[in-house]
Amino acid sequence: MIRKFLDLGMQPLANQYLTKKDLLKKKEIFYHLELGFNTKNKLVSILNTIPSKKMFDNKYPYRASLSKTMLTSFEKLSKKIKKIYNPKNIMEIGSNDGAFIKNFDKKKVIGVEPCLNVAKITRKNGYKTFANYWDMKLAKKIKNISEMDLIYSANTLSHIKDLNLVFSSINHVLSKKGVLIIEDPSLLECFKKISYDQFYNEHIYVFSLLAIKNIIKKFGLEIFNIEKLNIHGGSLRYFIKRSSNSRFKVNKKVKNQLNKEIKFGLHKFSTYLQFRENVENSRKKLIQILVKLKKNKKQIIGYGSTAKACTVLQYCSINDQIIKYFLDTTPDKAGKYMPGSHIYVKRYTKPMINKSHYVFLGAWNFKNEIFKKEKKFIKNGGKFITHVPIPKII
Ligand code: JHZ
Repeated sequence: MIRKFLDLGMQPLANQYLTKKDLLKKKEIFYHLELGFNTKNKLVSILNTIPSKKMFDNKYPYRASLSKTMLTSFEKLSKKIKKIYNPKNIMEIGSNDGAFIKNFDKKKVIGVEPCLNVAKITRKNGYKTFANYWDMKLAKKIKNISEMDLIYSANTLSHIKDLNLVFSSINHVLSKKGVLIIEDPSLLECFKKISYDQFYNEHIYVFSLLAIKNIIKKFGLEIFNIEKLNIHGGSLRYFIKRSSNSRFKVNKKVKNQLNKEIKFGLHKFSTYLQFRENVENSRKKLIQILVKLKKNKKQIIGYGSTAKACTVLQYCSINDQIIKYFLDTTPDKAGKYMPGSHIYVKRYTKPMINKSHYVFLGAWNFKNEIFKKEKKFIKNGGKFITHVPIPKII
């Protein structure tokens, strides 16, 4: 049974940036963002989903390579994969602009990326890339080339509605001794940090270990190790094998994480109602801070026009009267308007912020990277505003 626990209101599609022409057409799509908890398999999902084709098209703006944090994390993992698993071949589901696959020999790795504009980047760099959605048809096609010893997917499986199709297709192509590594934002971290902005149309699910364990069981798959990452506000990296594969022992970190999730209460509905209360308080506090700054005639701008920020802006009714514009490094976002709030996005070039600005951190998950980059601004007394874990000026 799926029990609804939070209503984040009417929301636009988080990566559908608008041109001036689009604004005039007034044809933006909105959907009702409500969250539910499946009491049986413990999976948390959004209740109204958008067809993949409407979200992941040939104008998809997100580029993983724009963050040093992501590049370093992928490089570190790649070294580990080569050292520990030494796979003959590798496939990445959701290869985006190649931030991960570029660490491997072109002959050994295959990318899967449905957004053609992004897939073209890795193809141009010489990597075999299927510009298709991940499904059984594609899995069969790839198996005809070869079974895969290592399958990796970061921040992608949570974007695909039919998880049975996801894992049965992986099951089809994964070699007998193969390893599947997936990583996505962690529900436990999301709840602890009250980062309700992890929910938007693309994030159909925010996974817990509890849920993943339940879902993969029926495919004869088992989690044998887990890593906690600081990426994207706190993610979990799951190392998965076939239950029949005895090469890897189940690490005690798996049990420890499971215990932590249960101790926090991710298995029971009352925890979800508490999260709702926390989110409502977070909204009130953020609005209070912004309104006070505006009353004092402060200029507020945004930093990092994220999909996550879309949820916050819409849920808290923040528009360009409050945040004048956003700065962002993504070429395909610059010169356009954010979905829903219609706040203008300027291409970031240094130095674009000065001490007269209060800067709302849309990309709070890259706080360390951004603070390092903006040392001078901070030294000169510049202030950031964040809503995670509690709304405050820092
Ligand atoms: P970032 C996207 O979410 C969408 P978003 C997607 N659904 C998903 O799951 C995650 O990514 C992985 C900018 N930036 O990564 C670049 C700066 O301007 O938090 C990006 O637009 N300066 C696939 O959008 C944004 O911030 C900087 O110094 O929530 C970061 O977006 C840095 C570090 C980033 O993902």
